[in-house]
Amino acid sequence: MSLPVDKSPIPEKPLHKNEQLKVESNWLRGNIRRELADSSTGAVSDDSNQLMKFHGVYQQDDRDVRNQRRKEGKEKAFIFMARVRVPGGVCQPAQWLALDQLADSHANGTLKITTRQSFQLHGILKSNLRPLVQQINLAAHFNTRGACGDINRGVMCNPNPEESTLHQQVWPIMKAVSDHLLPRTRAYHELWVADELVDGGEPEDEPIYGRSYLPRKFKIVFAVPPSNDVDIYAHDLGFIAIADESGKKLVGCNVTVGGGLGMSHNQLETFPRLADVMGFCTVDQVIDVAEKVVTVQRDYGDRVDRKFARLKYTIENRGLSWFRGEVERRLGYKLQTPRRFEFTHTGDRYGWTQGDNGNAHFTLFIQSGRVKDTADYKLKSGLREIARVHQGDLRLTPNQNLIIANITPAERPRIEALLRQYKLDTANNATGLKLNSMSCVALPTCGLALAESERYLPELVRLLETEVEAAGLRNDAISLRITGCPNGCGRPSLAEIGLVGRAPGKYNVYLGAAFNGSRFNVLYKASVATAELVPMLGPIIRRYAQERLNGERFGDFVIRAGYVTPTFTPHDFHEQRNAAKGEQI
Ligand code: SRM
Ligand code: SF4
Repeated sequence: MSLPVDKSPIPEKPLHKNEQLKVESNWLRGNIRRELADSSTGAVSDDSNQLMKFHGVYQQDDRDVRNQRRKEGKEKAFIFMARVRVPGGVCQPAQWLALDQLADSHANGTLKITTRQSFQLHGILKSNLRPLVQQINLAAHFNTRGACGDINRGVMCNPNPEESTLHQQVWPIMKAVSDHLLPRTRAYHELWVADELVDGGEPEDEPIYGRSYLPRKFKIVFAVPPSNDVDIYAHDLGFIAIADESGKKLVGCNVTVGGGLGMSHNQLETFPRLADVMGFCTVDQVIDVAEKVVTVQRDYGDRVDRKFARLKYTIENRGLSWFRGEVERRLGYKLQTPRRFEFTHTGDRYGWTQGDNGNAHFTLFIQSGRVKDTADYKLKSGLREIARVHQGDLRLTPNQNLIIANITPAERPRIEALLRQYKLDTANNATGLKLNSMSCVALPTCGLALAESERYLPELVRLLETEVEAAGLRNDAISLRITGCPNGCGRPSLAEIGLVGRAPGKYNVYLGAAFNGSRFNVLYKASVATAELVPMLGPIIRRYAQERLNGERFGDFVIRAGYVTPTFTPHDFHEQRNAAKGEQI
């Protein structure tokens, strides 16, 4: 079904100014080096800010003091954020220790585990920026290359490669795709790592991206059923691992395309879109398929209006069969019919699990992924001590949590003692609602936030937990996700209860996503004040406790009980928003 408004690029319209910026940037160098060295201001120009995103760095400002500084006639309190690329979320203890230290010495003292299995460091002053990124490379042996910008971002993967034979086969393929789609420009090394300019050598080229890179960000994930922890339907490109009859040998992947969550409150043509399953490919075709999907989007994505430049709009406008045909034409072979698969959940398995290889793993709930010490919970210190002794590795989950992975039987008592000593063993002792909650960062660092998110989540969860406990639902998993704006960084559209910031203290409330991430939620009430949220949700939670069918999930119940009617296509979504326009969506 086509959308009422066709946003295909119209050749006569000028390309977005970022397109020229990319082409003229000398492979993403621009004026970054000169501006970083300029100590007369704590900021960089808009152009440099755009280009720095390709190197994993964002310019921000402390929004808590923005108004006050404006009144005082001062410039914004500029700070930077660096996003560390962590393919599949796997981090060695030594890498953790290096980042932990860099967060203290060069940033705001916290580590943020993101919804896409990477780390962010916040509150970096300009003078600390280059030294920090350099040390992320040299001391932590990570990098920030392509972590943001119009390019393929960090690739996500179900983070338990050791837990089954299948996981072990998927991880290297994910890593190969991630490496294959990295930018090739030497600018990153030159700007952030080398002590001296690295000029000369072979002429540079970006064989996959070309000089103008992609029209917009691009996101890839690998899912291993039955877990849909990576939220595959939210991503531009996804691979669903398919095993042979034994369940042990990976034979290939179903390929999904065209997912994405960002939308704007007042731009009714924007919408979240669930990815389609496009076909099946064998293991040795995965990299080729990924590359060809990326190049089709490179050539056909909208380079005029960035609001419509994601792959989801290319596919929605041109149709899935056209897209598949174009990918197959470039591949030179056809994709096979998708194989059967089943997803059961998107959340993490908390606490201890036993791996196939005899090692154990401990999954720890970390609220909003923020690793910091508070007066009564020394999370950062505890994890530092664990990283000092741990022989295995650490894994970031797509739900902002952490797995202390591959703990040998011999080392387990030591890890258990440290978990106890730092009270980390109590973190998972929470309601199913809290354990399935997520938020994006929002204020004070995110320049796009319309409302609080990470800072509001603890209070909201505390109040909702009272309702949940009173209803006898302590151990029932209900997914709750909140974001400070409709860009969707905490993937709120895929939560059974999704709250999306509308204005300070006001949220649109969405209900009814599927627990396994295969159906979006639907707008239930627009612009609800924080004081009204719990009184509004409490009765629905209680009714769910009383009237649910055997095994019925909260998201399914709210649909059966008539609170919301699910939307299936972007067209439905568009119609629904049009109908509710009067309600100030
Ligand atoms: Fe995001 C922009 C944070 C996952 C959709 N996102 C931003 C920025 C960089 C704000 C900006 O552009 O100035 C936020 C920085 C806030 C801060 O202070 O740190 C930001 N996004 C995040 C993170 C850190 C949220 C978190 O709390 O974990 C996640 C980092 C992921 C990573 O490690 O790479 C994050 N962002 C997502 C996701 C979820 C996902 O990909 O699984 C989405 C929705 C999926 C999608 O892309 O459709 C998402 N972020 C956006 C968008 C909307 C894109 C769109 O197509 O409309 C923006 C705004 C933009 O790109 O213009 C955005
Ligand atoms: Fe910022 Fe909006 Fe993303 Fe939250 S959802 S981090 S407020 S852009």
